[in-house]
Amino acid sequence: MKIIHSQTHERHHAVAEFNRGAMVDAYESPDRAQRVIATLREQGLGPVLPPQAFGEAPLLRVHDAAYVAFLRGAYAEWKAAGRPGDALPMAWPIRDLRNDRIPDCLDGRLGHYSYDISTAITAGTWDAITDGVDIALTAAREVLQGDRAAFGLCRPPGHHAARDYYGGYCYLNNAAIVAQYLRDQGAERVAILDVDYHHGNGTQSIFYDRADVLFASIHGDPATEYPYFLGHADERGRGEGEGYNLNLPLPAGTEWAQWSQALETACQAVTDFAPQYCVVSLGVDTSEDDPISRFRVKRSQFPLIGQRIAALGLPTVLLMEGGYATGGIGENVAGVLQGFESA
Ligand code: SP5
Ligand code: ZN
Repeated sequence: MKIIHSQTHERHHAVAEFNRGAMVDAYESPDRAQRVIATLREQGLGPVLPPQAFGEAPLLRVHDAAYVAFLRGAYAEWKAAGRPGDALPMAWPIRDLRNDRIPDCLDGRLGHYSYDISTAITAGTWDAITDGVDIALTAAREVLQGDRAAFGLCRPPGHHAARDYYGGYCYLNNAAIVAQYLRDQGAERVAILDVDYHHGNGTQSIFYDRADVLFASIHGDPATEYPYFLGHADERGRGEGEGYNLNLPLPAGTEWAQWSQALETACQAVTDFAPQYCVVSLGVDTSEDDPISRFRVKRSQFPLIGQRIAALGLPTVLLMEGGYATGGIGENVAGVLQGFESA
């Protein structure tokens, strides 16, 4: 299958990440995508193609224009204020604090447009995230033009980003932008299957009121796992969207036997929805080796994920999300793609 990638992602490189009371090396590093592309090339997957330019219109179908403008300028504002390092927020408008007034000052706007402290805006973030959107849309275009599947090797990931806020290492929601693009190109129904370890709260939020995009996610139970505040099983959609959101939270420690049952449930929901396209938020942080996650999927089991997704029989756009065990990230992604191609 075609793999869409470029090196622009390397410009997004957080100096450090705040984790458990300390600044540590950022888990979401350029090394991740470098290792994935190296392994895909070694294994003869591909061809590897560069992204085409789609401009900002497709991303503005999903994201708020003022939010996008903020992302574009935030790092320059941070530097103009004489700050060291990367731009990080430090205060948030929870509960009865106001969301309807956007603060004038940078710290206020950083808090208004984010929900965690682990997601740094760096010098190259804007270049990387807009290139990532082009990568995702180029993969979608290949599938629209008749390919059975394509893989967008996006970095940073996207599924935690909502219409007007970032977090979880995500800024622009590549999977949501692709789903909306497929709709705008004429598809009536699009399914998003999210197999990243973490709940895709941003994707859920974007489509929560809609019946034309099904969101199905398998993830660590938010009672104990990031992002903590969304992803429970009782979130089934709202209004017209009721019944078109499926969360399958699983406890820390979950192994293949139980995880693959959830995959079966999610895939059955996709089939029942009868979409024209499937978008896969492909995180491999379900790996037993992942340093920040707690499922126990083994390297030999990733091809089975690809096989089951292929068995949906749908034109499929696979997009890179999380995965932080850099030693195995390439093999695990390659495994999913090989499994898909073999089915
Ligand atoms: C796309 C994606 O996978 N985002 C994940 C974001 C997780 N962010 C913070 C996780 C904090 C977990 N802390 C556990 C540290 C174990 N050493
Ligand atoms: Zn994740």
